[in-house]
Amino acid sequence: MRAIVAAVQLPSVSDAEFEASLAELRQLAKTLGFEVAATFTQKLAHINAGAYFGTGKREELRLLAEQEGVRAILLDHEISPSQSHNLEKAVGCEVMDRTMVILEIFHRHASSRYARAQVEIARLGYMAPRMREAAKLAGPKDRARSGTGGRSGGESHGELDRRKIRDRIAELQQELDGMGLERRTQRARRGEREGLARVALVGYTNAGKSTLMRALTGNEALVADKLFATLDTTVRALHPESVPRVLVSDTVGFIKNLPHGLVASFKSTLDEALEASLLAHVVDASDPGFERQLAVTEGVLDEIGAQEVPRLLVFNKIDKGGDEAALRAKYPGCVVMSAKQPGDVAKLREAIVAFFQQRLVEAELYLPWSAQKLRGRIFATCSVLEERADGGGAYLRFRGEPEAVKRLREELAAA
Ligand SMILES: Nc1nc2c(ncn2[C@@H]2O[C@H](COP(=O)(O)OP(=O)(O)OP(=O)(O)O)[C@@H](O)[C@H]2O)c(=O)[nH]1
Ligand SMILES: [Mg+2]
Repeated sequence: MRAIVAAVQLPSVSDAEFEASLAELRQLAKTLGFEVAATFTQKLAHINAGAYFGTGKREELRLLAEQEGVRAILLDHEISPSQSHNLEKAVGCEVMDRTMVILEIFHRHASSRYARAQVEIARLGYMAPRMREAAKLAGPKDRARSGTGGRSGGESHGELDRRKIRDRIAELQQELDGMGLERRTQRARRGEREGLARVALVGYTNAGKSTLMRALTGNEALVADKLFATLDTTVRALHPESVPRVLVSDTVGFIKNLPHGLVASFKSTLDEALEASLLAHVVDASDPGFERQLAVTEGVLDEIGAQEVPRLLVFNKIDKGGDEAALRAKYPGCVVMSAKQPGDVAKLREAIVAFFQQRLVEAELYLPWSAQKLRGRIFATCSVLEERADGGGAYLRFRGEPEAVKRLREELAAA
């Protein structure tokens, strides 16, 4: 399927920024399976309130679309339902805005029940006002038209009215709440067993998070040169194992103008990240726009309440490009690496383990023989310095995560 990528350049947007954003939209288009036939732009002081582009440009775009035989025009802004309706009429083919494109990718990539429900809530929230608008514009004769141009992945929402959408969102939300409870219990159990050293890989989409996840844990995480390949959070232990044992989670990628509905719906997925003691923020150092991507990611992390969590800045893909010396000078303490270099992956691993080791506290506990279950846990999650047995039990001197030590003490007192 062929498409045209199109955008208005506003005076506040520099040429470089504009180009980077268009390049990203082309990449998003490719991820959706479109072949990009052309890029079409107009400089305007304001976006046209009626139909996004100015009148003359709309006609130009219509001719270009006809000549290139494209099925869709992808716009690099979010536009209103009426702008979308008017522009579609003027250019004679389907118009998808940036939000719709991202929602569609999330929709296609969602594989778990959890991710699917989250994406559907975001999509319904996006579509509801558009369907109202379409029904209004279509008039009484044609109320059933969906207004989403049949692009909604098979199912027709056309016949759903506002109330039905609200009900459906509530139903999905309830389903999610139920699943959320299950996930929290699982997490709590896992945390208890593992001693709580957690690092989350976060960052812009396509930065290489899943590749690093795989390299660090020996896990077969899905790696793809696609945007938003990963939608679900996966958790694995560092492999080979370290002391303390460290759990790594891979998370959904961020992007500029992440639709608001998606930020909200992916908050719970990102809870994993919030519960981590360390965020490894992965940045594609070879991308000329990496600084903007870095800022976008930090912005979303703030938005979800993660500003307090310590960061390890990881500049990845240095084999492909980027200025290592400049990065080190500008971002002290960062890791500059290539996920394709096992030596570099080992260094990242060391930096992560060092972070957790430095947090360890030394503790001494006396375990009566009746509390031997705890002894196994101490050996599994802490680094034991000394063990002395007497008639009633054993003294253990060890180093462990502060949280883990606290829990051990509590459980011992309760035993
Ligand atoms: N040259 C080079 N390519 C890399 C490196 N790390 C990852 N890649 C490639 O970059 C692409 C994206 O990698 P992923 O690991 O899927 O990226 P991600 O951050 O998980 O992306 P999302 O899940 O979409 O957010 C893949 O084609 C990887 O092979 C690297 O250090 N060097
Ligand atoms: Mg990924």
